[in-house]
Amino acid sequence: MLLCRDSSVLFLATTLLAICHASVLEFDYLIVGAGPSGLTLANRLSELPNITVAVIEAGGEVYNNPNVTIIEDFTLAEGTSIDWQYESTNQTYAAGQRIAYHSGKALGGCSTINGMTYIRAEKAQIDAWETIGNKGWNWANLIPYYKKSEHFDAPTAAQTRAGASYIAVDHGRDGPLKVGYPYGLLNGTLHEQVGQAWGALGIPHNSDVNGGSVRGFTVWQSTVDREANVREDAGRAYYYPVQSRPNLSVFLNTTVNRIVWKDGDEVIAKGVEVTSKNCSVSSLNARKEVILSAGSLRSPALLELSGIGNPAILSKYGIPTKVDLPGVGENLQDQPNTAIVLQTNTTYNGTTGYVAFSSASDFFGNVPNNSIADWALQVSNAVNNSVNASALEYLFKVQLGLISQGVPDAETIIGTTVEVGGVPRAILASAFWLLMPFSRGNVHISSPDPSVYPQINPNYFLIDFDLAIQIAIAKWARRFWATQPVSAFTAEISPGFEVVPANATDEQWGSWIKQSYLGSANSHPLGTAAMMPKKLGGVVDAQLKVYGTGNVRVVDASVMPFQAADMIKEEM
Ligand SMILES: Cc1cc2nc3c(=O)[nH]c(=O)nc-3n(C[C@H](O)[C@H](O)[C@H](O)COP(=O)(O)OP(=O)(O)OC[C@H]3O[C@@H](n4cnc5c(N)ncnc54)[C@H](O)[C@@H]3O)c2cc1C
Ligand SMILES: *[C@@H]1O[C@H](CO)[C@@H](O)[C@H](O)[C@H]1NC(C)=O
Ligand SMILES: *[C@@H]1O[C@H](CO)[C@@H](O)[C@H](O)[C@H]1NC(C)=O
Ligand SMILES: *[C@@H]1O[C@H](CO)[C@@H](O)[C@H](O)[C@H]1NC(C)=O
Ligand SMILES: *[C@@H]1O[C@H](CO)[C@@H](O)[C@H](O)[C@H]1NC(C)=O
Ligand SMILES: *[C@@H]1O[C@H](CO)[C@@H](O)[C@H](O)[C@H]1NC(C)=O
Ligand SMILES: *[C@@H]1O[C@H](CO)[C@@H](O)[C@H](O)[C@H]1NC(C)=O
Ligand SMILES: *[C@@H]1O[C@H](CO)[C@@H](O)[C@H](O)[C@H]1NC(C)=O
Ligand SMILES: *[C@@H]1O[C@H](CO)[C@@H](O)[C@H](O)[C@H]1NC(C)=O
Ligand SMILES: *[C@@H]1O[C@H](CO)[C@@H](O)[C@H](O)[C@H]1NC(C)=O
Ligand SMILES: *[C@@H]1O[C@H](CO)[C@@H](O)[C@H](O)[C@H]1NC(C)=O
Ligand SMILES: *[C@@H]1O[C@H](CO)[C@@H](O)[C@H](O)[C@H]1NC(C)=O
Ligand SMILES: CC(=O)N[C@H]1CO[C@H](CO)[C@@H](O)[C@@H]1O
Repeated sequence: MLLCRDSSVLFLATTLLAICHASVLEFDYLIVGAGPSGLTLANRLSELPNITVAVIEAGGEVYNNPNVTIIEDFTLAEGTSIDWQYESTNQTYAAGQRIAYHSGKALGGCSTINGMTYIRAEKAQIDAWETIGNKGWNWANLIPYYKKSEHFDAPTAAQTRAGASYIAVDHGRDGPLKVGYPYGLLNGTLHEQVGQAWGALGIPHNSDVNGGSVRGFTVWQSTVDREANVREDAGRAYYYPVQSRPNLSVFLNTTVNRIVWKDGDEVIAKGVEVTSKNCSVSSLNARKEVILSAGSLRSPALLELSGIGNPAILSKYGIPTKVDLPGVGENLQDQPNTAIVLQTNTTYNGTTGYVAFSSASDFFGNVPNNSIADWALQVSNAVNNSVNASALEYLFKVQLGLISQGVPDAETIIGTTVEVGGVPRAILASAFWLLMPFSRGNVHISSPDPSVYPQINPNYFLIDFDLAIQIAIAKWARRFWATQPVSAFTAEISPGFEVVPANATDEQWGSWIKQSYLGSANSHPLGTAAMMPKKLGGVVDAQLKVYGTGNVRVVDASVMPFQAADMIKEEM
């Protein structure tokens, strides 16, 4: 059974008929969600000769959707049918506002709508995963998987003149995921001017941020297929090249409602219950495992709908508890995103991808190290003690250690507003965010009905220190634009000096940030099915298996899919 993109009608006629009316279909592995994680896993697992894999995806195909393929404007698909269009709850600590949460609903998941930046974490951040109790999850072990997945296209001479740079040893050439610079990269000298201004502020040029050391200014690498001039989404990288494998099936327009359990005392998944667009509820069976790859906002919701989570929450919706696991849906962390917009006297027609990563010591005074016990209590109280304060205090200590040792805590990107097919505008903008918030929120179901969206609460600025950092980054961004040579040809139009005066107090900055950042979330949610020891509030172990279950894993945003795929293979 295969889905060929040129014969989806045929696929529908055979497969959907089968789901709805024939006997229940059975596969070795059921993967819920066709985002980057689900498709990577499906690709690797279906390499095995004696394994059958089915991927179940709520959205459809977007192979020829220009809102996806056009590189120059990644926001085109926002608000269309391939965006789930979530919204946060009222943000108690951020002026009460709600924010839009974009999330991809398509074969390819969020990689069909994301910003295409290809930037790995800092070495010390990956190593911290092991520090907190996940044996084997460290930079040295993961870097081969990064390279194995990558097909890096070295920049051309013209792209190098436009600011592209790389260090060959940090990249793979033979993997399925195309990475590089688009031909639409802006020519001219803007990258030099931006780099010089950052240099004047003490931020050096970084030739390649993908080697484990992120601080500096760089022109970022992107997930693009340069020769085809299209976005390289996860479908193009991991699914279409292997779609003819007889043992790989994809069910599109099909939403998983919950895991179906086997009878008996052990918690073993039998399969999943699904709703497909065309017919009523039905199910698929798993001979081996059910793997949730529905993303940070839905995988925890699926666990709750299946009886795995905090009993106090499950009982509210009449869901019997199969596994008492209060960490499910907790630890949600996201980054607030603020922007400064400038008028220039030049028009720019091209993508930029100019990013500067700064450490706290670059833009902030001393990082306080005597408050983490208070922060832990505040977070614990805010989430009804679903995560205990001593666990949080330990995690915060590790995180503060990263910040104190100079792991960048601020990302500032600079973009031109490019009008696709239209007239380019004389506008530059910098968007910026703190990278490691201490505020933690959660995502939980709000109904026993799986079609009702979960409640998403990132608790922006619950911890004062996060606001203090975001304020410092905002001032840093304004200082950047006041630095030669960029100061010579730009004038701030938003927020503008009437709204945030040159001598603004931190209070004024903070109030502007709380009011203004909420156009949209940064859409980088993670941590909601955390790979950590159970006593720290973890949901999955270092093999990504959900605590208390025999054959259910979560493999998405917070974990490395290649490593995961190999782990599952090793266990077979
Ligand atoms: C607007 C935006 C910009 C971003 N920019 C960048 C960037 O520039 N660089 C970067 O590295 N990252 C970026 N990200 C983040 C990155 O895209 C995500 O981290 C990544 O896609 C997460 O992959 P995932 O597989 O965990 O989940 P997802 O990509 O969310 O995939 C989950 C899939 O599961 C499906 N699904 C959900 N629930 C169900 C269900 N019940 N039944 C069936 N299917 C279901 C969804 O439709 C989706 O296709 C961005 C994200 C967004 C939203
Ligand atoms: C696949 O084959 C391997 C050995 O080649 C075996 O260990 C494994 O159990 C098989 N898996 C299935 C699902 O048959
Ligand atoms: C999925 O739904 C979309 C939108 O309704 C439709 O265009 C597409 O043909 C469907 N695909 C499949 C395989 O059902
Ligand atoms: C692309 O996005 C626009 C809005 O930005 C929308 O009107 C259009 O329907 C979308 N196209 C597809 C194929 O989804
Ligand atoms: C959220 O805020 C809006 C106003 O911004 C208000 O109307 C609404 O009642 C609030 N919702 C909750 C659940 O507090
Ligand atoms: C930049 O210059 C190169 C080579 O001169 C050209 O191919 C490319 O189209 C130019 N890019 C833009 C965005 O104009
Ligand atoms: C089934 O789905 C396809 C594609 O989404 C659509 O064209 C068709 O009309 C649907 N059929 C029914 C009976 O809803
Ligand atoms: C901007 O670039 C696009 C392609 O990159 C091109 O089609 C368009 O003509 C350019 N516009 C101007 C005004 O140069
Ligand atoms: C806390 O910070 C102060 C000053 O910044 C420093 O002197 C002290 O050594 C730090 N303590 C710890 C435990 O890191
Ligand atoms: C908070 O937790 C307690 C104890 O587990 C529970 O009784 C209560 O319902 C929870 N409150 C909320 C709002 O979830
Ligand atoms: C445009 O920018 C240049 C510097 O690049 C500056 O010399 C010039 O005065 C600016 N012109 C206007 C009209 O702002
Ligand atoms: C900022 O400057 C304005 C105008 O000079 C003045 O009225 C105001 O008091 C100053 N604010 C602060 C916080 O110094
Ligand atoms: C059972 C089955 O169809 N196995 C195939 C799975 O896909 C791989 C890769 O194409 C083939 O080698 C197997 O024969």
